[in-house]
Amino acid sequence: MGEKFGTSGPRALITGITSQDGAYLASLLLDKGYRVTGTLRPGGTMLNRAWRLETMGLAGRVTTVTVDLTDARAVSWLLDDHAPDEVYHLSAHSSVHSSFHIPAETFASNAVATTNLLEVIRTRHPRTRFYHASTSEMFGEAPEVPQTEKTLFRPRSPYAVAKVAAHQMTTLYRIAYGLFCVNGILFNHESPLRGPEFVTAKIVRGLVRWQAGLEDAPMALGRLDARRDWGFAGDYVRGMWSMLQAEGPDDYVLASGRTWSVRDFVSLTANALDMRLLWQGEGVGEVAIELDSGRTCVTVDPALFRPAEVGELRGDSSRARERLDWTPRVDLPELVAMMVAAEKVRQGLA
Ligand code: F7E
Repeated sequence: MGEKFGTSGPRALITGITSQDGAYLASLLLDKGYRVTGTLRPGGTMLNRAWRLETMGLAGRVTTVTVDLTDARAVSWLLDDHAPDEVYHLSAHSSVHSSFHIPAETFASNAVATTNLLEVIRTRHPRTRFYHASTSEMFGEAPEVPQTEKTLFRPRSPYAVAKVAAHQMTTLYRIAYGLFCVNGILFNHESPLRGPEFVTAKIVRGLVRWQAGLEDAPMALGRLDARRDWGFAGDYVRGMWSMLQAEGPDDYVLASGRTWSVRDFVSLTANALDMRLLWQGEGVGEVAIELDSGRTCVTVDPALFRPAEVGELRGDSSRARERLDWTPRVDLPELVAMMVAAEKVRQGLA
């Protein structure tokens, strides 16, 4: 990497290219003939960061640059060097749970970095189109269900507060300066590339390993009643691209429109593994027992509860469906099956 590939085609810059969405988006854009550059944050080694690009067969097909996006001058050099037609700003501190432990760092990564990019676009690259990765988490304790582009934000985590700031800054640059800046308000989206700090990948990994006898202890989870609108990341990156191809800039919700609880996600994963589960007890005493062995495979640990929890989020993506012709193709049971199959390969079980 570090070398530029291809000499024609539009230029895209993806911040956070080694993330789940970065890898899926890079793959989509390369297929469409883009020249793709991606940023990595300083620190860490390529060894532990490049696995998603390698899994997607992208290593060597994209240019990567290490840059601190909270440094305004570095952002200016980045855009001058790569002169992108489109910027997909995906880089962020993305774990809601850990944002409670590092609120200031989260704010810098999510809000300050976005402002730096917008300001360089305004002053030096006003024709560049800008996508900001907004999130359903901004709705927090939402006043209405389902949530649309017009729903009020009531953020309930440092992550969400920082994303609201970045979202509104993006909107402001569109209104104040007439720039092509869009916010994609994406509801939870998962894939075999999801990191185990998120509940879906944790459940899939935990149950695959438990069934294979690789875990002695049951898997501890937090709130089993939390409900989310889960979709497939590969579907959602198509929506990101469509937002930047639209005639004019706007904000769009991408969501499946259906919610499932964390408990449901465990049950779907068990189904995909042909495990029969029995849920017993309530609250912190709730457990899932595997019927064939009689052993407890899931427990609840209050240490995993968040200081403020978002109970249910469900999106209405009518605007994206009508104006961008966007529809998700993979439903949750299919997604779970895909994640289980990939995890079995990762664990050397298939
Ligand atoms: O939690 C509950 C947890 O960490 C989902 C990020 O991509 O989507 C993601 O944020 C739910 C929450 O995702 C565990 O309390 C129960 O209610 O997978 P998660 P998230 O917080 O919804 C949004 C749209 C983003 O923008 C974010 O960047 O599951 N939960 N037990 C648990 N969550 C975790 N992580 N671990 C547990 O053991």
